[in-house]
Amino acid sequence: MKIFYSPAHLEHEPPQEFEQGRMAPAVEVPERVERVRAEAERRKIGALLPPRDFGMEPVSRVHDAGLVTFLSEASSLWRKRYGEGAPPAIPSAWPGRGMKNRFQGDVESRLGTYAFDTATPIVRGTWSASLAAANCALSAAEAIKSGERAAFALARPPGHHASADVFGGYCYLNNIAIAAQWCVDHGLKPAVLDVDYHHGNGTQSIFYGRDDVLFVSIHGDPSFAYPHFLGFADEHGEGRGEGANLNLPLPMYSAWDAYSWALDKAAKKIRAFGPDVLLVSLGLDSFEADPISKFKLRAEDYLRMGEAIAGLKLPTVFNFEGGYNLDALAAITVNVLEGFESAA
Ligand code: OKP
Ligand code: ZN
Repeated sequence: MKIFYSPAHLEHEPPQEFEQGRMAPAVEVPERVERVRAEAERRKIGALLPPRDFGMEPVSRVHDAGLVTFLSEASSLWRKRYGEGAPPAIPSAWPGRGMKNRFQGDVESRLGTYAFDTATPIVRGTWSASLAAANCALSAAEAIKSGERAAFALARPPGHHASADVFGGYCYLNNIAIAAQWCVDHGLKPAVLDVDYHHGNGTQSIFYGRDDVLFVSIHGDPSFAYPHFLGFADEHGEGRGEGANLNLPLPMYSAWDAYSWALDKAAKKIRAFGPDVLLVSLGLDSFEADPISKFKLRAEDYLRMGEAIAGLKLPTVFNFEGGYNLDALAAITVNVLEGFESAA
């Protein structure tokens, strides 16, 4: 399958994030994508191609103009205020209940307006990397539209936590939502399957009121897992979108037996929706030795995951999301792609 890759991600390298009450080394690092790239080349998954530049139009079909403008200028505003050598921009105050969110103001107030956590720092290269990641997802969708059976957007930062007007969870622009909207705008009916360990709250909220995009997610139950405030089993969609959202939260320490049961449920929902393209938010943090997650999938399970996805018999975009065990990440990512190809 075609693999879309841009070196722009290398310039998005926040050294730390604020979590568990302290500055901690970042886990969403450039080496993630570089390791997967090397392994995909070694196991001959497909040719590496640069993304096409789709411009701002497909981004603005999904995201609010205020968020987009802020992301594009946040780093320079931050450095103007705190100096060229300042650490990455991280919010320190939010418009809590009873306060006024004016959606404007200085860089501190706009950080609080548009960010929902402290895990998602903005550095000089964040904006261009985010745009390149969106272009990789769009290029993969375009490859499908041109008749490819599958394509892989190998990019970072990830996207599934970013909603129309809020960024967070290492995500700035929602790459898979931008690709799904592009599919709709080009006459295709997309289903999104999110297998990242964390619920894809951004993707869900973008399509929650709509019946033209299905969102299905398998993830750690938000009663204990990030993002904590969305991803519960009773979220089915609203209005026209009623029934076009399915959350399959799983308990702590879930292994392949529970996971494959959920995959089966997901597959039934997707089949019933009758999509003509499948977009997979491919997070690999369900792995047993992932440093920030609580599932127990083993390396060989990812071959089965790829086979199960291929069983849907749909043109498929794989969009890279989370996965933080640097020693295993490349092997398990390529296991999914190889499992898919072997069964496709
Ligand atoms: C992004 B993606 C856990 C802290 C979680 C943010 C996690 C973002 C995950 N102790 N911090 O879905 O992999
Ligand atoms: Zn994740």
